[in-house]
Amino acid sequence: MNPGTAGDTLNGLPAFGSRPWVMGILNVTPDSFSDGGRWNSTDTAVAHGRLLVAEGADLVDVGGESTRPGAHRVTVADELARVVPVITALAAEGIRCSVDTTRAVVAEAAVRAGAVIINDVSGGLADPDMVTVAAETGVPWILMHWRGHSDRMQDLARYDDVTAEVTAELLRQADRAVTAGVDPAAIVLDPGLGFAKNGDHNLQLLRDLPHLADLGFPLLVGASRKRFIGELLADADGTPRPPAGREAATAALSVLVAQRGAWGVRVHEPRPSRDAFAAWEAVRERPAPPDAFPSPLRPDPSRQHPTTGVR
Ligand code: PMM
Repeated sequence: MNPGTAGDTLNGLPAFGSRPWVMGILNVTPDSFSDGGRWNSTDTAVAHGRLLVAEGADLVDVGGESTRPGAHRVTVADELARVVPVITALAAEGIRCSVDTTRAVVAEAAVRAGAVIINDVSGGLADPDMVTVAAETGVPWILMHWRGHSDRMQDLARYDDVTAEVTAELLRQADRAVTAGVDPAAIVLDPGLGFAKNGDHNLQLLRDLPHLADLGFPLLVGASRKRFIGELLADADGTPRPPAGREAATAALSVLVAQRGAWGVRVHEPRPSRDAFAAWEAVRERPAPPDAFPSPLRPDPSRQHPTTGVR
């Protein structure tokens, strides 16, 4: 189940392998943009969690609150009732789970139920107690770039230089965490595609991903089926492609971010990304015969990624 032999570890989880970790998305919500309402009961959610693993997920990211643009918050009680039974059941079957929450009490209950990663789309900014839970539980903590809750985040999508600003804000979030006692080795960063970002911002962050991957923390990327992909694949009349038709482009982006040093991808359908990684790995690992390529196409060892070894 591990994505390769790891040199470094992320609090016990392999930090870098021959391919990125594949995190399968399990939204136990009525209203997420792609899978909202589909796994809305504990039984359907657990069954889908098993399916995600059967289709190649290394871990299952269980969330009980939609973060789609414009979404309103759920109560703590509802969020707990959605995620805890699902994590308890999946963890009992040996399935590695993360919890997708911005709330400290939910994160703490989820870790107690068996979650091994906290995935906080606010990177600790939404709930001042999250940093304490992260420090005390010691589990890896995904800090995503975030500027505000979903009901107003699109108003916050203003940047002069999106990569520089996201980098500075992410490092500030990581700094706050470390100052409060979180082990730096437990921190994963995420540029937060689609969160206070328009399509151009997302594309620029993907272009500049090697810069983010070089910050010294593992990097998770969540591009799966997001609106900017729908916009790229729009009809002639400009109508964005619906989420279910965005899978091939999602898998292509999985490989692209792998090449650019990502530690993990967060996807709705693991199989296409796993298949794309298999093809990428097969080609990448076959040594090129000397002088087989005309010189501009010959792999340049000096361009090898410093931490992942990925070209
Ligand atoms: N995107 C969504 C939810 N959680 N977590 C991380 N770390 N990164 C993301 O990009 C991310 C996330 C929104 O997508 P969804 O509604 O399909 O879950």
